[in-house]
Amino acid sequence: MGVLNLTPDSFYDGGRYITTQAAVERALQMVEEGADIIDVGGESSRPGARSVSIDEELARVVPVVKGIAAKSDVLISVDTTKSAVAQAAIAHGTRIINDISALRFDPNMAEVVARGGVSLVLMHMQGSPETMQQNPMYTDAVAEIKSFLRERIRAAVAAGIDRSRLIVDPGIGFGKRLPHNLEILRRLSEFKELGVPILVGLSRKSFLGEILDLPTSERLVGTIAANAIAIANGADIIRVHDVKEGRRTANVAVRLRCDAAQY
Ligand code: 7PM
Repeated sequence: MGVLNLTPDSFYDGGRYITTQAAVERALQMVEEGADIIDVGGESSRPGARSVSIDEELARVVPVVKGIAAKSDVLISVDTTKSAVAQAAIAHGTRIINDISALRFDPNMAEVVARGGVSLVLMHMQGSPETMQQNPMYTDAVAEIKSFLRERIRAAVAAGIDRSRLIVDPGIGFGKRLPHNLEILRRLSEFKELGVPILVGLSRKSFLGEILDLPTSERLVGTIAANAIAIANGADIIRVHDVKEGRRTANVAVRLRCDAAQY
């Protein structure tokens, strides 16, 4: 899954694709580089980021979704917590809604996803984007995140969303400190118990910066190392800024998985 950030303040590639045309071109480039999914985001989930109005988010996201769908069959995902944005995006060819709130922020989101017949990423976050990195605490992070995701799967299915359309995500960096992020990645295979595909987003995130003492621009090697281990531990989808490297990482790591078919 390649990240296409349409927010002017994104922590890594903010403001680079400000025009619709440039954003669509970047999406097509990611397809060439091996992306199976393009995750279009018009709402910043950066800790403490200012929230974006529905109109502003629609104006950013819809033309780009339309442009990508007109030129490619790639799966389009939209990173949004707003049902109005999801609905418009679905109408223009979006097949996956990536809701970092796991259906908790907008009471209409579940129905929009159910009616649209699209897939849904349910991500764990402790707290809200504004407050999540203020002293996050867990007794057993993996157990707590798993039970949260189990409950959100139940809520999604109860709202009429097909179980086969669900994807779970432990939410690396969303209300977690370094030891929590490390434990989640080490014990990722335990999330297999939930019975749905696992997505992880760790591209250039601050836990890598903490380990390496390097800024976002210097975190690619750490991203590759961590993604390889996440895949070895059962990740099905990796969300990355650097698609060429992510694709090659996945091709090798999938073959090296303990449960990979043997040749
Ligand atoms: C600060 C924190 C800045 C996080 C930027 C980010 C994920 C996601 C994002 C993820 C899913 C970034 C993120 N991260 N959606 N959206 N999983 N499903 O690195 O880990 O772009 S935003």
